[in-house]
Amino acid sequence: MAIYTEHVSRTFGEYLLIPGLTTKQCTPDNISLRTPLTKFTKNNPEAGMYLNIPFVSAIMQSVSNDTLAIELARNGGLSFIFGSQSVASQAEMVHKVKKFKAGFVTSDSNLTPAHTLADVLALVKKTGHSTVAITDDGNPNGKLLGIVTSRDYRLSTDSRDRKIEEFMTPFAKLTVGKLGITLSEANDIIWEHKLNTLPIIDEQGRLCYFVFRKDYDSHRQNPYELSDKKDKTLLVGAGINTRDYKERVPALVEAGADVLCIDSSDGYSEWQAECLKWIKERYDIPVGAGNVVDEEGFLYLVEAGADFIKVGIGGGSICITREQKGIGRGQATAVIEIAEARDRYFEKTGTYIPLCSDGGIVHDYHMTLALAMGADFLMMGRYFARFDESPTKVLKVGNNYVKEYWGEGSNRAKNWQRYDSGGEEGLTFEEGVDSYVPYAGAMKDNLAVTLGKMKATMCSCGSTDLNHLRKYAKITLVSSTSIVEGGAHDVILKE
Ligand code: RVP
Repeated sequence: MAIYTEHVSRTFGEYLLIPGLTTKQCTPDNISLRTPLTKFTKNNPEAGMYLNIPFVSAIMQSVSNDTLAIELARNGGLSFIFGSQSVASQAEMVHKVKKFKAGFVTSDSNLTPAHTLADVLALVKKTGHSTVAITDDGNPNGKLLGIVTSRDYRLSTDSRDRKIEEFMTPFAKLTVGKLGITLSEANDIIWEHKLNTLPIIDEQGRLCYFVFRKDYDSHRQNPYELSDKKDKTLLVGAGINTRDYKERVPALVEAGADVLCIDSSDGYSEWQAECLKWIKERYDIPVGAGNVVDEEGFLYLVEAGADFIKVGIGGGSICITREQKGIGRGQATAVIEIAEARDRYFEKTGTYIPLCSDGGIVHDYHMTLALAMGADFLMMGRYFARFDESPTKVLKVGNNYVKEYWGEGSNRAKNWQRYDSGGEEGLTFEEGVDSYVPYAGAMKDNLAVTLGKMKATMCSCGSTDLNHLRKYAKITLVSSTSIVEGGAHDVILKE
């Protein structure tokens, strides 16, 4: 006879938190959202990696590219750059995050002295940026020969055929900064010389970055920034699969990835154990594994060497795995059961394995609930797909501004490795959909609201850190009628 689990499969919307004593210490300013990302031992908690906010972005084409990864790390979280792309392009995205320095911008508009004014105008139209670097080979890191801005040409009189070398501001007349100077030193030079743009060059005279005056004020403080203690680079993760890891992992490590995660819709497999073993024998890089939804799957991957475990099957907003294959579990139940198993494992072995609750977050309060239930951090796709920094364009559909968001198991993403059961290459059926999500603006503004709510909830629960919340939160199941009671009810809402 089959084995039946005791618990009903439940999801976050079926629970609420009951307030605890709010002490005078419980103010939003006092709350720490720091949380472990990778495993550590009782005797050496700092051996693990930590996040400054408990969020990571989903390993998905429509979510985690280098732009989103940079912004999320600057705000204290971490992205796992999507793996359903070529090894070279994924490694390049990782490299771009590692190379990022706030205020130092790699030039995206570059031409050679032999190009013409017409080329300048076409490029400015394409990029929307008026500063064009003139390098010997037209590459952003070529030898810097001059720059062109709108002050260098007169549209009413200049012929479009004029060669750039005739009207650019040549290198000899430029004020430049040397690679290695800090942002504040660069800004001092900008102020002293009344510049709009400061090119930063290396010892061979190659262009490395621009620092722009206009960016100076917009560099808002990022107190939560997640960076490497030694070299100050932003931290970044990358998704891998159990098929091509022997080529992919070396390239990602070489590009500077700080952490990896095996990305699979069902991770309780010998493929994952083999992949973990292969990496652990060769590299000193933390690797997360999953997804699993019960204690058995959790223990299997932990014994195989995983540094964190990702929990969740079928709860993602674009995921139809439960409908298609009939596998999965309510996200709350999966997190609760595995968190108990994780705590028992810690008690028994002294090793703490962080849990990532992946998918199924709809409302902001679900995040605090998932953390209270025992998750150490949350992976989210839909949440991040709505922001300016995600890889897709803003579209207008009817009267609404939206962004596209598609599942890795959809025909659009064609990420068959994530749904691989060891057979033929390719998707035999879809496990995800292609959709729109409401456009929500800048990540930073949205995070401010979400984290503000999370801190307010923690104050109500009497917790100033996530460890306390995981230990002492009081959680209740709610009936369907009490869910109705929780929204505005029995009133006529004004438009
Ligand atoms: P959500 O945040 O609810 O949008 O869920 C995102 C998660 O959904 C991902 O991290 C991944 O685990 C899962 N996913 C991604 N693609 C698909 C699919 O096509 N079925 N599912």
